[in-house]
Amino acid sequence: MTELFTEQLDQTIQIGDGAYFLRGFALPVANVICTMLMQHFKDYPPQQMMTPMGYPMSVKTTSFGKFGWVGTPRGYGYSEVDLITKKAWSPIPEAFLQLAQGVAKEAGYSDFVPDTCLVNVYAIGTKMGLHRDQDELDFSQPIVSVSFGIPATFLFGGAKRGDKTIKIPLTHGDVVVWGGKSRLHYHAIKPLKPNDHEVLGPCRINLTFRKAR
Ligand code: MD6
Ligand code: FE
Repeated sequence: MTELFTEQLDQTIQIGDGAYFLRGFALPVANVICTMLMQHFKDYPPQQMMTPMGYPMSVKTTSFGKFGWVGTPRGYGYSEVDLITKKAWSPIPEAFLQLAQGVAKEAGYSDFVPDTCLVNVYAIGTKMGLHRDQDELDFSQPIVSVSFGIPATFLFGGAKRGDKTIKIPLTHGDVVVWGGKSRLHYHAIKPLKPNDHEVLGPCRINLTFRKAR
């Protein structure tokens, strides 16, 4: 019985063509990473990016790496500096890189070299509308997505906006890897329900590692 349970925890579940859900994969390094995130938020405060329609996004965003993802009324893209502090982003910490590359390898993407780590901070009630990640240059590179804090429901759809979605519950330490034929599939995060996490409080943090350029 014990063995079966361990196997289930370690499972890599395929959720699409080239897309995998690795439950709890980041748990062993969660405390180290969350501590480093708290320091990063002091140096590069998460900010509400703008949609091309001119509305602020509900989540707050910051980045590590050579590039950081930004949203402005002129569109979405990558910037080498934080738009508020005007500072170059700090490099992706080694512990983060090791996690992202370990995950990618597990999913068969053995030469993943991310140059950006986007950090999204979700308060209760915030969400991420249905979208595709299409601001990067090389769609042969996957995206590694790591969740910390309170649970959220991830919706994973298809190549078209109207395709049906599946629901994946994401909790502290869960990882999704995303590439191959589903690299450009639509996805979303439903509004966060009230909750409280023992380390992060009433908050969810999502890291997405990407090769932007
Ligand atoms: C989130 N994630 O989990 C939002 N994008 O907060 C994403 O938008 C996402 O998890 C591309 C690949 C994986 C993701
Ligand atoms: Fe996305």
